[in-house]
Amino acid sequence: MPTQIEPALQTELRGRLRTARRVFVLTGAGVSAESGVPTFRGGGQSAVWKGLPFDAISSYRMLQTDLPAVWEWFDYRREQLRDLRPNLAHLTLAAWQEKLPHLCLATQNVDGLHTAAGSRDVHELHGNIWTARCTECGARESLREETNVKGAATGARERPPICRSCGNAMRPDVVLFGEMLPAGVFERAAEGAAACDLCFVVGTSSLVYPAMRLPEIALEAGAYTVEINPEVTPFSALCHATIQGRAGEVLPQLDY
Ligand code: BV8
Ligand code: ZN
Repeated sequence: MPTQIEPALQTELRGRLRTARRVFVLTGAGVSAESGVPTFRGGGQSAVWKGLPFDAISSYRMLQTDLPAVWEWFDYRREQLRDLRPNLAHLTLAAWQEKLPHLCLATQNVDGLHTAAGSRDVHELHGNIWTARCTECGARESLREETNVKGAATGARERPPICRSCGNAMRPDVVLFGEMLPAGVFERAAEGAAACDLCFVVGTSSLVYPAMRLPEIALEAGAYTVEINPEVTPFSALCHATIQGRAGEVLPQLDY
């Protein structure tokens, strides 16, 4: 049953979007769910990979102890993503960026689907699964060319890929648990959160920091804050409005 927003709230939010000076949006895995991308915490600490919970395999500790296993995990995720496309949630946010005076979009996702939908200047807080980064010199290389559109490997490189600049091992260019975010990414997103008068938190279980500091900053700056999520989260009670529904159904209903 598609989500129907309560009419008074729909009118309120459309009005706020029409008059907003600066809008800030934080998204999580739920915004990509309707594209077919599995979320992480659907089943709590469910094992997502070879009996390991998500925050164990996507961790700095695992990178230190077993880089090939981390590559296997991200190769698997990239193959899952290979043919997936942005959904109406991504497309609506990209359209809002064209008609709003200012929209700052920060995402916890590494799937690249916001950019694929046409969003510009996306703050990818946790990096991007389609890029490899050298563990030594920091050189980055795209992984998109590694297989053709059918997903068939066209000479996928050795694992871990060897840096073409310095010959050292490369790693997925994503932020793992226990790692700092890339310098400047959080700070630039925080500027957007601190300056906004309307904030949306879409499709996140609201557990991961420092990403979740961003909507807290928006609230502290006095922004009217709305959560869109089928489930209640630890952040729900702090919001001015919560819409329990799927992002791909809710966001288009707020279009003004
Ligand atoms: C750091 C990239 C410091 C990799 C990711 C205790 C308390 C507080 C913090 C911590 C703590 N212990 C440890 C920490 C720090 C830790 C953290 O926050 N842990 C949490 C889990 C407790 N954070 C870190 O480690 C960060 N670094 O703190 O460094 C530091 C200081 C000094 C020296 C060194 C380090 C780094 C965090 C980044 C980790 N990397 N991703 C990868 O993708 O594999 S985080 C990962 O979780 C993803 O990015 C994911 O997006 C993110 C958050 O998850 P969600 O996006 O919320 O996804 P989830 O599945 O959980 O939820 C989906 C939601 O969608 C659900 O609510 C569901 O209801 C909803 N939904 C479903 N369908 C829909 C929908 N919503 C809308 N529409 C739908 N259709
Ligand atoms: Zn290098």
